[in-house]
Amino acid sequence: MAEERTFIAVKPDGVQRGLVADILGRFERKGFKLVGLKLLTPSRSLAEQHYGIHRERPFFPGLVGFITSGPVVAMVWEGAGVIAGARVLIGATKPLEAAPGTIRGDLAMDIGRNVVHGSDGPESARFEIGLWFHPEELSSWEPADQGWRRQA
Ligand code: IDP
Ligand code: MG
Repeated sequence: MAEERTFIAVKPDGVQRGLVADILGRFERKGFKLVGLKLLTPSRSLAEQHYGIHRERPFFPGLVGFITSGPVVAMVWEGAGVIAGARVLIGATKPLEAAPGTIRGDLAMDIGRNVVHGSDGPESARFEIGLWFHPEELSSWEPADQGWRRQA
């Protein structure tokens, strides 16, 4: 399976509730590689582009208002299968239906406060990474123990 990158964000509710280290730590302990990380309060323009696919949905104004309401931790994670793998770690969109052990299953109750975002496929990953990060903000590096994370 080829190396790929995905965009993950701790949403404002996750930051406000002090869940950043827990959420970030799950990706780290899984073995995925952190290649980009920053904290920012998204502009309305950034939020509207990020959630552009949902523009016509009734929850869109509330979603944009929420995501711009405070700091977000924006991240890029790298690894073989990380796009789908991160979605497994995140769990179902509706936290009450998310499996225990997943981020949303363990840490959230409400679809509008589901603490984390993850790209849903290769195309959205590429788009979202480019939207949130400048190329020079991403680091290509090799963990010293890479051979113990993934068979060569
Ligand atoms: P995802 O975050 O699991 O990919 P999407 O369907 O892409 O889920 O929706 C994006 C975000 O929009 C969700 O994470 C959630 O915060 C919000 N959202 C989706 N559907 C609803 C809804 O019916 N009511 C309120 N918020 C919603
Ligand atoms: Mg989505």
